[in-house]
Amino acid sequence: MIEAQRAFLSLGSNLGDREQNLRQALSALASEHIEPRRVSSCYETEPVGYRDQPWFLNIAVEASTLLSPHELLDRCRHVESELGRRRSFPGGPRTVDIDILLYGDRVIAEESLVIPHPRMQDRRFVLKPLSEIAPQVLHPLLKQTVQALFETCRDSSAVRLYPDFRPQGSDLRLQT
Ligand code: PH2
Ligand code: MG
Ligand code: MG
Repeated sequence: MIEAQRAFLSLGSNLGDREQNLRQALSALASEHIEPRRVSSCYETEPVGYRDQPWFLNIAVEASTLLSPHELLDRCRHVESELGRRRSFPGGPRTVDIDILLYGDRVIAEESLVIPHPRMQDRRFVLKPLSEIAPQVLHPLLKQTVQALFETCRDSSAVRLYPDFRPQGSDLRLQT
C-alpha cells in the first residue's frame, strides 16, 4: 500500500443533465481509496477543439488517494462508463469526462497515461476552476504555479461561473 497522494482531476459534461452527471461522477469517485477533498465552483464553458457541440459544465476536484496513477485512471474510466459514456469520437460530446491533471509531483509519459495532463496549461476551462482550489500548486514540468499558468494562458474561450451547482456533501464546496 502506498502513501496517500494528492491528485487533481478535471470533470466535464456536455450531454444530458450536465449538473446531475457531475454530481453522480463525484459521488461515484468517492470510495475507500479516493477521498474528494475540495471541489471548485462550477463553470459553463465554450467547447474547445471540436466546436460544434453543446457547452460544457466543468469543475476541478482535489482528491486524496491511495491508488497508483494507473489505478486512479482505471477508476476514472470505470466511473465514466458507469455514467453511460459512449465514446463517439475524440473531443466529441460526452456525458462525463474525468481527466487526471496532476498526481502529486509525478511526471508520467506513457502511451496510456500522461501526467501532468498535456493540455492543461492551454485550457481556461481547466485552469479557471483549478486555480480556485490549487493556485499555489506547482506544475512539475513547467515549474510554474497554477495561478501563473492561468494568468498567462492564451486560450480566450468563454468560461462563466455557473452559480447554482451544489455537489452532494456541499461542505466540500469552496466557500468564496
Ligand atoms: N473537453 C474536451 C474538449 N473540449 N471543451 C470544454 N469547454 N470543456 C471540456 O471539458 C472539453 C472541451 C476533451 O476532453
Ligand atoms: Mg478531457
Ligand atoms: Mg478524458
